[in-house]
Amino acid sequence: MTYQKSIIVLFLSALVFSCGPKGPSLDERGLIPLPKSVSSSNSSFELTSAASIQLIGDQASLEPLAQYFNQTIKRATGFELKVGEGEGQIILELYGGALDDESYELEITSSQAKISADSPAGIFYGIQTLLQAFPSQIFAPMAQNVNWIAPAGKIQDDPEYPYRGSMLDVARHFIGMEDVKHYIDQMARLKLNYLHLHLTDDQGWRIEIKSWPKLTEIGGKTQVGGGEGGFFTQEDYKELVRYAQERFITIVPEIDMPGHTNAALAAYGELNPGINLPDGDLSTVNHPGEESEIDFTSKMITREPAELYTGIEVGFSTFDTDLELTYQLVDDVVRELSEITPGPYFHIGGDESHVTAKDDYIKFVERVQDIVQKHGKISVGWDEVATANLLPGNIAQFWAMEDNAALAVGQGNQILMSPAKKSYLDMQYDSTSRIGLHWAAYIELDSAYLWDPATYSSNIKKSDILGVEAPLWTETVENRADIEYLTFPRLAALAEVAWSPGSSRDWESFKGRVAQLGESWEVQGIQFYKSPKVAW
Ligand code: TNX
Repeated sequence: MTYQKSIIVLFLSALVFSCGPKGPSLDERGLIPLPKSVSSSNSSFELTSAASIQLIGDQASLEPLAQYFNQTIKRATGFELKVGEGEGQIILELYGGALDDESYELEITSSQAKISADSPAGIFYGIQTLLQAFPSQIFAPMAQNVNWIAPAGKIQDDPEYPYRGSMLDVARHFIGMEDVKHYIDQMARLKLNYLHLHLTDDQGWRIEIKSWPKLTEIGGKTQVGGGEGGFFTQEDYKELVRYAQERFITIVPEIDMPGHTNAALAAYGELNPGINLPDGDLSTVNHPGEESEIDFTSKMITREPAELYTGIEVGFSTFDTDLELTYQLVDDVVRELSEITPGPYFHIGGDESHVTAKDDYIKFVERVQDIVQKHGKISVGWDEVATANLLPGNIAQFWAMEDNAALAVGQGNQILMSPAKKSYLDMQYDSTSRIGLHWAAYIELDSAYLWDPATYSSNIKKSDILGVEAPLWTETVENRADIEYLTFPRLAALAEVAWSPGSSRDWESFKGRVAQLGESWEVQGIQFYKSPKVAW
């Protein structure tokens, strides 16, 4: 071959190669959380504006799912796919089995992509997987010049744990409606299904209670650092509930008590016991190993409003557990909030009540559990609540003390796994992270990924575990960029820990897949932490 001829051959073969089947196969796509089974076949499906969405099964349940798909792809693709019972290229088939069955099947061939499931939630998760199979630009907020090709293959999937959650602390710094909705959108992409809202703490009361208006009027008006704070009206809260529900996410409201209640004590001085140290030892206040700098003498005054607090120490406040008015407040709050919470759970906090005497604490938790039950909800509490007698079916959220988790298991109660050393999104990645705390650990992405809820503590067996939750405490988080920096990519790791079986999880594989998810965060303008462990 002459020199010129070989140049031409090279050029032509490059051309052919670039036009042939391209891109990764289905099992090489950045699917997170990793599905139970993925088999690839050697073709691909191209979505065009001529495609339509075919609904098989209960139309009323399927219609909103088709709209969700259309809404999600509209801005990047410019498509608005027709929806109906006629033949289509995207097929959603609902069998109508058990509602709590979250499994689904996704089959992509050269001519169609079909999702089938027993429940609408299953179809929703199938949609999330299908979206991830397309090029990452599908999530872009503006038109993209891309061929929307998804590799062919078959996926069968269902989650390891029924509760896959994240928590937003809207109390330390208030987080507004748009940012919470944005968070919900991102949770949905990762097939997370519970959003726990930490609505009250020492620094702020963030949910309107109509029978106790000063809780927000006074208790909501500042935040850590002294900024202006804020709160959700009940209408706002209902809107969040609805928005989350449309994405198959259940909201769990938390009213933290009897500790972490300074904002309430500032609003209603008649509730304030002053300080009530169990053994007079101030060094027990604050996170393990951290000294308190609070001047407790100013907090000894009873039945006077507490001062609003804008620092970040913990464990110095308590409700008066001997005062009937305390239980009146709790009853009103639980009643009002339960009425606008369709989900089954009500979180009663219960953590770090360092200045509540142990007996008082137990008496309080047991009474509050009864109140929650009376209003038709199941109590969840931080692991300390297991030092009390838990009602059957109540949940203990393990964050720090394995002994407490063991107490809950011993009583036959289930555990929600949020070990601070692995799942706390507010921990710094390393000592150079621009925000975050590190009292529990530094948590790099690999550390957030490399643990198994079922083997984390010898006291907690797999069958004791309801699920996994990743809390974002916001002492150092002021805005959306801060939320995104601490949450992503770690929330993706925790979503996989919650959804995919331990036996299938693999850090090397996750590293490759999360880099692709990074592209989708990039096109959405999400300012995630570029962990040096990943080739972004
Ligand atoms: C501990 S975790 C707390 C929170 C803090 C958090 C900061 C838990 C139940 N209590 O009050 O915000 O540490 O990491």
